[in-house]
Amino acid sequence: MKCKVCRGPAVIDIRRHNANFCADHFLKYCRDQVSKAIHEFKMATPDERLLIAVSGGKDSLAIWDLLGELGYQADGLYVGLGIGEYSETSGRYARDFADKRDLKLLEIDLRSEYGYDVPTASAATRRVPCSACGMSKRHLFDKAALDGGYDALVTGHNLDDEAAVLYGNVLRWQTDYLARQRPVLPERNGFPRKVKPLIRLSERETAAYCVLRGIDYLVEECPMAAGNKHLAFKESLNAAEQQSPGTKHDFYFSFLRKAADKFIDPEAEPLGVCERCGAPAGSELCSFCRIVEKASNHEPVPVELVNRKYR
Ligand code: Q46
Ligand code: ZN
Ligand code: ZN
Repeated sequence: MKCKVCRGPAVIDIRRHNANFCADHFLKYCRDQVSKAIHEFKMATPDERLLIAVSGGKDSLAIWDLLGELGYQADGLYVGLGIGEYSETSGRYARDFADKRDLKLLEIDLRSEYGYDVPTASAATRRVPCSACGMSKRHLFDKAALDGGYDALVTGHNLDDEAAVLYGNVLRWQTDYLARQRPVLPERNGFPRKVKPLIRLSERETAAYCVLRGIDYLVEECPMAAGNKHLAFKESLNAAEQQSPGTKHDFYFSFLRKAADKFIDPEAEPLGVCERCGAPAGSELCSFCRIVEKASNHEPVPVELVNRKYR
């Protein structure tokens, strides 16, 4: 197996591009793909300040590193979700990454700052854990980006993530979600600009990037992810990709090119404002304040109990 560029020994094959790369040219390929995504979708300019949603996993650490390599100024934000040992370990990876590179990592701890954690929120609201978790994270990341005066919030969603979410949304024709599934959501009342610069790289590629760059990341899956539909959608797309390399890329990018705009509803009413925190809200209180109200008065619930009882 030889590198497509220099003919030296290759370390990775990328079937959808029909290409093999040596370590140096693979790292360059990753930088080029991120740079292409940023320019193509006008995600950010080098003079802007970016905030990255950091989980301690491969994708968020890879994009933090890649943005630095490409000359962007990016701080990180880690949210302590209180998911037992998983959260403790993921926080350590995020902190170590930032310390070693002298980068700024902001931190928010759900339990000490808002009086609840994800397992308790799941039990108190009777939502599946990922729903309570996703809502909490979205609110806190948006708020931190706006309060900190950042130009955009960056998330580490990769091609596999976006294709799997698209697949799930299409299976149920969730047109309101399809309208928002774009790699850039412009800033609008109460929301920061949100960008996904990893959309041209697969999960396998961000993992390989971390290994080659010496980035230590949390490999274990979140213990609350079991049974998550997203994982099942990823598996079906992996099977299709195996048969026909490039399927995920074509599925996602053809959607962006040919269909995404058709789902935008020009008559959609803007959201109101949460009475308590001022965030955008569809009713008197935003979803986050509703979670806080229910979960912060609830007795703490351990991870294991949620996995047994509230799925
Ligand atoms: S952390 Fe939270 Fe994920 Fe765990 S509970 Fe689900 S959403 S799986 S990215
Ligand atoms: Zn090479
Ligand atoms: Zn609120």
